[in-house]
Amino acid sequence: MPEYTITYFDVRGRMEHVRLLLSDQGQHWKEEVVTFDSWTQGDLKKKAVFGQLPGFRDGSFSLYQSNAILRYLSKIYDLYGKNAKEAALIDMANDGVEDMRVKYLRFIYQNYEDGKADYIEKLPNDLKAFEQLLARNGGGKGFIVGDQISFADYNLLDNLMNHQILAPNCLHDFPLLQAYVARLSARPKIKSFLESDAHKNRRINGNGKQ
Ligand code: GDS
Repeated sequence: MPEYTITYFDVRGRMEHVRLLLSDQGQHWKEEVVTFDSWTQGDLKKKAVFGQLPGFRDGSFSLYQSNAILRYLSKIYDLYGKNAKEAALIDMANDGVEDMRVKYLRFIYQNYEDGKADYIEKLPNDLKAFEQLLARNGGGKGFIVGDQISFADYNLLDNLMNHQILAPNCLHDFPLLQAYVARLSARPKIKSFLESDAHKNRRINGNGKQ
């Protein structure tokens, strides 16, 4: 049995895609929750490779950078496509989600009140690319790449669900994305994770904005 540990603040933040992946793959993990006080007063920041969290351990193997953690687990659970071309397309989709996440975090942490209307207005520009990617993959009825789930799907699902909380109607003009969120979140293990208190009680972002 692998012994996985997530070390992070008490947020969904940059680790919810990993939690979705582990849940869907039937894995268990331990949460090592870091409080703001222990982060600012202790030596955890010094120990973190880039001075930031999340961190992840698989037994004695330790890793930082959320997308590296996602890719590590994808290699273990065969979530990185069937060949080099699929792997590259999965990387491309995941990098697209990462670009959106960076924009989202900048808005959430630095410009929430003043920037909200503008952020929501520009959102379709980013969502359109994912709707088109899905459409090009067999008509959009399955996954973002190929015919099996990949780590980019967990990341995209998390990203879309966060945006539905920010702007509940944001997927109305994107029927494939809307159906994709419904389809993936109905996968039995994802559904029970999403319904769990652990998930529901965890804030999306550290400053409480969403
Ligand atoms: N590339 C890394 C990864 O993917 O793992 C990014 C990791 C990261 O940003 N970690 C944050 C952290 O450790 C928590 S995620 N912060 C404490 C510190 O730096 O000492 N990050 C930019 C990004 O993710 O691209 C952010 O915007 C984070 N925001 C998101 S939370 C401040 C505030 O409330 O404004 N106290 C914290 C802001 C902050 O760290």
